[in-house]
Amino acid sequence: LPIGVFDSGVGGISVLADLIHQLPNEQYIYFGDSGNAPYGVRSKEEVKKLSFNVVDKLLNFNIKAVVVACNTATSIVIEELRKRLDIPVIGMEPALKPAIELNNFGKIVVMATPVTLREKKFNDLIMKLTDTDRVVKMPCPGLVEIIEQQGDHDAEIEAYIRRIYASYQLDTVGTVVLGCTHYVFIKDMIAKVVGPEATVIDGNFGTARHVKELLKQSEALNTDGTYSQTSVRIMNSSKDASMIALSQSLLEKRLKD
Ligand code: DGN
Repeated sequence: LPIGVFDSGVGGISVLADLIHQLPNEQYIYFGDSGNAPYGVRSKEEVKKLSFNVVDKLLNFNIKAVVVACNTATSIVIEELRKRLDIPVIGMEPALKPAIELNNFGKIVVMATPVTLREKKFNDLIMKLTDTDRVVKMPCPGLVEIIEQQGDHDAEIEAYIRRIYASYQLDTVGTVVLGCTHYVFIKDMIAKVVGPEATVIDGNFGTARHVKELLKQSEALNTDGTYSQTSVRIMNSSKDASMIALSQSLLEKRLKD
């Protein structure tokens, strides 16, 4: 049976790449809801409705697990999804714990969508793990939209990151947490802007490892080599058919890294 993966757009493709790295003998169905992106600036009710719609589509494929490869959707729907479904449901979480364990100097900057940073789930996580003034919340509205565009937007993205960092006037950034799966694609650019002293981390590896553990526990991991090659099916709600091509090329790029 396949594993269902979804995001509000192409961001979750970065998670899919990590899943394929760690679980190559699986079938994947990816759904990018680019037709309704971005989720990150919508109301709670809207994100809920959209996420449930996507999950319903994935359930038609008889999936054995669902990966919510979107921090925004996770922070709003994960609990309810777990209650509703009887398959493992795995979500994203800004990698604050690994960031604290790195024990770097200075501030921990968490870049994510406004919804993720505002939601209770993330604020509870900060309270649980550290003192609030160590963590700088950096919502980046509009950044997902630039990443979702076709073509080369490197200059525009770099300008966005420079502008937002300048506006915070931080002089001691030790760690940057990428709390949005889209930002993983621009990790190198973020690292360049914040400088070589800072470590930039994301939660993708940890999420993929968690999926592996859960499937192992439920004995749903495909270990018998039935599929010698990973099978991936990518779907997207956008009217623009090129979103599939963009997703595929982003996936290939990540798999080569
Ligand atoms: N990729 C999503 C996330 O990880 O939060 C954000 C996409 C969006 O809709 N803003």
